[in-house]
Amino acid sequence: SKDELPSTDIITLTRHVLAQQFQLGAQATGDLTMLLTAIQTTSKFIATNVRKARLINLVGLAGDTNVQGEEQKKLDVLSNDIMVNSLRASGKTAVLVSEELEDAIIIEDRYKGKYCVVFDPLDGSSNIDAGVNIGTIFGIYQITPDSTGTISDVLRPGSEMVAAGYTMYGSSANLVLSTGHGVDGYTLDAALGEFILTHPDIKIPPRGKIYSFNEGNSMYFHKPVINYLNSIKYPTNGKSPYSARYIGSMVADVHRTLLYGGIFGYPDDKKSKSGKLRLLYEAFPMAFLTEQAGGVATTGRGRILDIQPTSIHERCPVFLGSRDDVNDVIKFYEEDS
Ligand code: AHM
Ligand code: MG
Repeated sequence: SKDELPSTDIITLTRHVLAQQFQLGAQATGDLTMLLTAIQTTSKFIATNVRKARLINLVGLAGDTNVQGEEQKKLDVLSNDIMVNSLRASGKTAVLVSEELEDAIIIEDRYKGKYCVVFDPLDGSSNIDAGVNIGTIFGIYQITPDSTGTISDVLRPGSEMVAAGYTMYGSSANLVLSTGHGVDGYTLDAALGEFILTHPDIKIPPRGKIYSFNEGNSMYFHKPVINYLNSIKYPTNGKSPYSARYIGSMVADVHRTLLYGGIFGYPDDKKSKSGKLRLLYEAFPMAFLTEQAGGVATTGRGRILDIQPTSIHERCPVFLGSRDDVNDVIKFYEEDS
């Protein structure tokens, strides 16, 4: 029957982003589409290698030698290298910042383009050896009009990003992207080698029933966080307590939060004075996606996207997710001050 025929009108990521660019009219050059093509390629490469990891011994420490005497690269090193190579070769980038590299990369003139990409090539590395979901996180700035591409082009508030996203390597590879016009989710069709639009216009439910914190840090938590967590675990208004879900892979925890709602938090505490997550390539991209999906992303005391970074690897406290849930946390911070 007709139902069994494959669709001949599939919407790939490239097609969808191009359509958004067409809507922009004259301003659009197609450069961002080209850059996103490079990012998609790296995600496909990483997805393939995450799957093969166990078989070809990519798990474990970098510096190991395989039977052929070649050096084995750890998955996060491999992921970093493919991203740097591919982004440079795209000809669309000027500055790259990676969690894996201490210094920013300033792209040489012959490859220089107008975008800056900040990324964590393989986040959630503690989960790699157990085969649990991990992901790539990225944020994209455009260089300022009079700049040739310097570190100051990435030391800017997250609200100035032109796009942000992540790819989650799980039972399937899912790329979630915003170019500032809402959030769309794509699933890698391995046979086609294309990311297909499967989750158009993701909106976070205004309130959820799930909280996602590493409560093993409770003894270090500050008062507002402790009081907030108590309020959802021991509700006094006859409501049910929240469910706990914590994977320890930001991409997976945020992905679930975007789809199901609730709150993800990694606060600052008595031990980690600025929290754990990195501002530029973890907090900013996830805050950008959260707001674009109708949610809220805060440090507890201010909007994450408004932070002015002073160094590329700085950290910041993070609470993000459903509007009402995150606003509840903010109330506990207001009471505390
Ligand atoms: P990583 O960049 O070293 O992988 O650390 C970042 C990860 C996040 O994915 C996750 O949200 C967090 O660290 C989990 O930290 P913890 O193990 O302290 O709960
Ligand atoms: Mg990380």
